[in-house]
Amino acid sequence: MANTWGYGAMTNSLGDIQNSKAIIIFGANPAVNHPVGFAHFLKAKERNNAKIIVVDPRFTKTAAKADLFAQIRPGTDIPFMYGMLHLIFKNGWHDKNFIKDRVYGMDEVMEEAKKWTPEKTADVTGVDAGLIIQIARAYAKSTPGTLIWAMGLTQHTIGSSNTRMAPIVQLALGNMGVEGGGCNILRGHDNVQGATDMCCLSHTLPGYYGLSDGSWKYFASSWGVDYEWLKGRFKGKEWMNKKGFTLARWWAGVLGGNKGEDAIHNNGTNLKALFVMGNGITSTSQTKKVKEALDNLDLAVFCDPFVNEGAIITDKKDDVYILPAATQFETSGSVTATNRSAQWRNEVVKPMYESKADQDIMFELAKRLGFYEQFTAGMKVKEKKKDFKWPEDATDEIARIIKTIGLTGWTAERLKKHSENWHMFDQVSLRGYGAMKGEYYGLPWPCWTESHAGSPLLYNINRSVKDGGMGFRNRFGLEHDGEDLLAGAGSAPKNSANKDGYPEINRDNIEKVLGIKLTADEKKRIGKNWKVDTSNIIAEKCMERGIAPYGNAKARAKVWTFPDPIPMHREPLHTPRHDLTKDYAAYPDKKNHYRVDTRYVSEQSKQDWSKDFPINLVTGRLVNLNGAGVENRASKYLAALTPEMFCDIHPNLAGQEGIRDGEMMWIHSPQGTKIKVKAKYSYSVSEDRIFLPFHFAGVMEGEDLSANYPEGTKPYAIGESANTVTNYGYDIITQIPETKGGLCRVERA
Ligand SMILES: Nc1nc2c(c(=O)[nH]1)N[C@H]1C(S)=C(S)[C@@H](COP(=O)(O)OP(=O)(O)OC[C@H]3O[C@@H](n4cnc5c(=O)[nH]c(N)nc54)[C@H](O)[C@@H]3O)O[C@H]1N2
Ligand SMILES: Nc1nc2c(c(=O)[nH]1)N[C@H]1C(S)=C(S)[C@@H](COP(=O)(O)OP(=O)(O)OC[C@H]3O[C@@H](n4cnc5c(=O)[nH]c(N)nc54)[C@H](O)[C@@H]3O)O[C@H]1N2
Ligand SMILES: [Mo]
Repeated sequence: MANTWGYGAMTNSLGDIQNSKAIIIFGANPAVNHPVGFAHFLKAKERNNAKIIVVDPRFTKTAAKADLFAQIRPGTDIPFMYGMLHLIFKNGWHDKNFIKDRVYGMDEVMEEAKKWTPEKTADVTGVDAGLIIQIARAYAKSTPGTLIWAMGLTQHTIGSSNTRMAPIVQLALGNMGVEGGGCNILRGHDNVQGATDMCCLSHTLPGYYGLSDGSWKYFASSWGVDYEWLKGRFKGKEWMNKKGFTLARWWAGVLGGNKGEDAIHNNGTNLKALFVMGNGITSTSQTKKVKEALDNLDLAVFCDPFVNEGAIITDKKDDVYILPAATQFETSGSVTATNRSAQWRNEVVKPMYESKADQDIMFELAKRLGFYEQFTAGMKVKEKKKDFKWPEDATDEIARIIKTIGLTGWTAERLKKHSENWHMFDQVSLRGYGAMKGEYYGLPWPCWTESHAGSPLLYNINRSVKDGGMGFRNRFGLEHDGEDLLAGAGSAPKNSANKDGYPEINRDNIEKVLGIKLTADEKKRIGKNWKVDTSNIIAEKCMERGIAPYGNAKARAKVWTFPDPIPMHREPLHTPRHDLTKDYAAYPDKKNHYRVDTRYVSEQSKQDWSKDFPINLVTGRLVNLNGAGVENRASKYLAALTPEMFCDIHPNLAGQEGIRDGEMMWIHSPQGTKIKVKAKYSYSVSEDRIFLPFHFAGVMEGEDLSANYPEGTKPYAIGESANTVTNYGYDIITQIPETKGGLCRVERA
């Protein structure tokens, strides 16, 4: 990823958006989904007359606050951004020095951008050429500009290319590492940033440590558990380093290989049990497959404060367990915000009735499964204790082990102090004052040492490393194809002992790069490299010399290990512009993609899907409901705002089909599934697309499942799941479902 951390956190912060002179928003609707954070956007408008530019297939509530709005065709953001870059490079609006010193591979981007004239961009994206020119000029000329994105960019087969393209625009304009600039990815759930950092995912270990022998051994020794024991938990050693199934396609693991389903690669076995903790399940794309998978499990367990509607949509009668989980008000500990800041939370009430906090459910489970000792060992290592204190010792364990994103400074003690003194910080710069002077609110990672200030603004070389400054990370070697990957001369963070680019720091190069001599004792204690140096000697020495432990390199606009080294446009698998699939074909099909074969071009080229399914299908969110929606639909007052599932449809499209406002309509998908929902006339969508909120469940293909709710648990509002008709399609890198593209057909019910 061009964003060298690239895991999709904010490079800056919500408060820092107040410093922006332009704000361009791709596929996010913060007025609805981040309404508190959106106040900072409006402040930027008040303070700097910042231009707000919204690129979205729908005229959203955010678009209503915009100076410029482009109603883009779903899945065409890459052409749109190339169209902007075309004009930026042609007019010399790019930051030449920034690109020369701090970016690798921009020349190839420039070549590709040449092709995307305003006319060609207009044809592919559906946005008027004049408007593209207006937007490119307005954004490029008003620096610093911040680029915002969320699910409108990620939920596509080319989602990962989208998330590389956006930083490329920022790199071209020199908008990275500056106040009011950056890529500010609006994250989703409460603490989803923390969940990502801890890698509640199937392809890495916590802290983004890769699946490799070295990482496993590092964790084994840091946890104080035997590596051989860990190894023994797997069917064979080779399975330790294989990616697992994803949430998006766990159901394929159950159904895999049968009845024409995509084949799986799971050592000859299908998945037999499902344990759900904090996911709605009906939020997964292709709900009918999800239902079929649930029906075919041996065991399904749902730990949830509410009745998880996964348990409602299945016909499975036995071995379905609903465990009452406590809410986040009934437990305490650290959570991570969208800008990488930590916050400490305190329990408001004890878990009510028979419910248990998630960690206690896991501890009980670990006991029954016989690995409680190993599971909790890491919390006792630091002070060689007999027992641990939750959650402080868990937080300290994380601080001790996770170096990759610099969590060393996140001790429980410091995090508590920040949350207790949250009023002692400036909301724009995050700088502390009074007792909190010298630290940034929540110690945004990387927080390299136990006295580090935190890093509110990634890649900023105008600050010293001690004060949160840094260049881009050196992660992929020193050179590629003969080209230097380290940052150019003079582009090191302020007050650095080494003014140039430099590699990531390890035991062997530390003396040379930092210009120091280690003592014999330090040489004995120092870890092999900055990522596994639990002595923290590397980070401490680096701070003294103004060096970022992870190096000072160029950001990569070109990622040679990816299927598309620079982002390329590829049409969605099911596109209304079948004529474009010749020039912009989907990826080749991918075998063993997180253990399941995944179709791309074969699905796209199977037929011209748009003949039978001419309407684009866009799904997303409402302000009163969240995610799968069960929490909010269980509230009488929130449910009353949207008592029924509905579809936003343009009156002209509805009129063609004889669908009246407020009457029922069917929506059919290319998979042969359908849903029956209420039509809601709306001009927020154009005539060629509809919008569905995905927060409903409890009705499937017209069948009311009310009888399946245990007595007294049926939410105030139930309805069809949008995901019953979301199309097949998964990102080539992350496997996120293509729920913001795809096709459908509508008819009167
Ligand atoms: N009220 C409320 N707030 C929430 C949530 C909630 O469910 N309810 N969920 C939280 C979570 S988990 C998340 S991840 C965030 C998500 O926050 P957002 O990403 O803002 O949420 P969405 O509404 O799913 O999608 C954003 C926009 O993307 C647009 N879009 C669709 N396809 C495309 C495309 O191809 N290109 C472009 N440029 N735009 C496109 C949609 O029209 C939509 O307006 O919200 C969080 N906040
Ligand atoms: N069509 C379509 N589908 C989508 C999306 C889209 O835009 N369109 N967006 C996708 C995205 S970005 C996301 S994040 C997902 C969101 O989908 P989900 O992750 O399913 O969203 P939530 O409804 O927030 O689910 C959380 C579940 O956890 C429970 N819960 C709440 N607090 C706790 C707790 O403390 N402990 C436990 N154990 N459980 C708890 C809730 O009751 C709920 O059942 O949906 C995805 N699906
Ligand atoms: Mo999300």
